[in-house]
Amino acid sequence: MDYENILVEQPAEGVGLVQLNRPKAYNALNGPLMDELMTALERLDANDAVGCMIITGNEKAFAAGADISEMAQASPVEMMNLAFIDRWERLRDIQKPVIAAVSGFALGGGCELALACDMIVASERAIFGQPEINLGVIPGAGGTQRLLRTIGKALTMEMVLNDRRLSAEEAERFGLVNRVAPVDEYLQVAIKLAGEIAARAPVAIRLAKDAVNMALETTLTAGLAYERNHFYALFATEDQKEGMDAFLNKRKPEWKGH
Ligand code: DAK
Repeated sequence: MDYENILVEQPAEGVGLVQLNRPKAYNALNGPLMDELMTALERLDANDAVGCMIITGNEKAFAAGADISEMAQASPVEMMNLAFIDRWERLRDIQKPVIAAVSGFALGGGCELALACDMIVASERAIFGQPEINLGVIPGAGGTQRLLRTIGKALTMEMVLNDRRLSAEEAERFGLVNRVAPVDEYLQVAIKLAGEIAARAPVAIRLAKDAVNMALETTLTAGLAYERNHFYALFATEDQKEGMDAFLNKRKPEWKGH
């Protein structure tokens, strides 16, 4: 498939990188871009040579939100249209870890896209915000829900009700991002992190991601049972035998991915 709105590459062993590429529109997330992004992520998810993915933009913008020109005249039914919602929901089915490497604006759907990833590496120039209130609407792709679960109610209310924006330093302090790096280094930091994760036991990585995400969905008792079942299931993998044997014999494990 030829992509028109994204660039896809493998910058390091085990790492799949998708760059949003509508720079003139601050990477506004229109339908074709979202379709391409989800298709690319699904392909990388199915590619055995990839263990971890990165979504990035450019120095000025990760993404300034969903494309306002696509939504401005829409009816409620058009907004509820399955294709519009589905594009965003497809990210939740990606099994391998996804890191957002964010510089510049991460606004509205751009902030929500980063929040829907598993980790965020930010450049010092990153700005996170949910400015939908300025358009007469509210976040529609998880902003009110994922932000609250990440940075708490007080700050979420301020961001959603009053367009409070977070600098990279604030985002790190409030637990929204994993790392902050200078603008000419943040992508390399993300690639290094992704490479380290990609080098780990693949099945355990997928189940670990799934178990952590379940904590956002369920009660502690149900979550603990879910985690335990994943833990037991891993004893059916050769990688569990390999990992524990390698530890006991003081050698480096060689993961097989099964
Ligand atoms: N959509 C369309 N075009 C955009 C855009 C956007 N979100 N953001 C920027 N652009 C375009 C501008 O129209 C302009 O295009 P030209 O006029 O050059 O053709 C170009 O990018 C440069 O923008 P500016 O001239 O405004 O540049 P500035 O440096 O002055 O300002 C800015 C940069 C990022 C602060 C500003 O452009 C801005 O405030 N942008 C809008 C930010 C925003 O309101 N974002 C929230 C959009 S609503 C859902 C899924 C997703 C969503 C909802 C539901 N479901 C699954 C149900 C998401 C909703 C949203 O994200």
